[in-house]
Amino acid sequence: QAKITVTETWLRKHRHLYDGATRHPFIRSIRDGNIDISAFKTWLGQDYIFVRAFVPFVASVLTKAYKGSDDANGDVEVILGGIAALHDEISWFKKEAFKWGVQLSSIVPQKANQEYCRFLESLISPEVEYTVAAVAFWAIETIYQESFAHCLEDDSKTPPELKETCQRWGNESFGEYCNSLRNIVDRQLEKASDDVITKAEATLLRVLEHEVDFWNMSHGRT
Ligand code: HMH
Repeated sequence: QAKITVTETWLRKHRHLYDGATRHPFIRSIRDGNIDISAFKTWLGQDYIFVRAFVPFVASVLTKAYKGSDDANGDVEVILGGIAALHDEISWFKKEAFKWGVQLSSIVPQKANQEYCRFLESLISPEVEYTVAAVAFWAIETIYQESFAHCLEDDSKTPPELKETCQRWGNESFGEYCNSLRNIVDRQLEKASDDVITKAEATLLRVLEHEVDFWNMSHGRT
């Protein structure tokens, strides 16, 4: 029988907050087909700004993986794959924004987005351990994966024009990538000190809160 991993323990313990991030009213409204398109456009523009700030954060995780682990497990390559996917994602945002008539150059980051980006910047610091940063990275990617996969389930009524967006994060290979990140994180946590484990769990909670605030912002509920 497989051992219960640290991430498993955390997800059970924080199930309520986790579901709040992955089953948010914004996601439910996509899934139910009653999404307000102006909310979707807000999300699109704000997420483009977020993703631009996410790139240097992920690059810092890659640096920490290179320096901090012996990397017999290929962490660097998994993270590099993530960066490559982000390159593609930025092009997709530009294309999608054009399609919806969203002017990316004139988007002003809203408060929740600014705070989330500032949080990412704080994690870039070399003082933040690889394990802690990797937990944030895993959580950020996984919340989007689970949220958008939910909109693609058989009984969902996701509008056809939003399916491609949901596919972007909800597809199976993105799911496998998230699993690889989870394995990296669990392997790191297995050998981490109590202090680092405590910090990493707190970081997970902060990510969950930021994600909820981000959806709230898109939904116009702030
Ligand atoms: C706010 N969280 C947010 N935006 C994203 N694009 C992701 C996670 C996943 O990359």
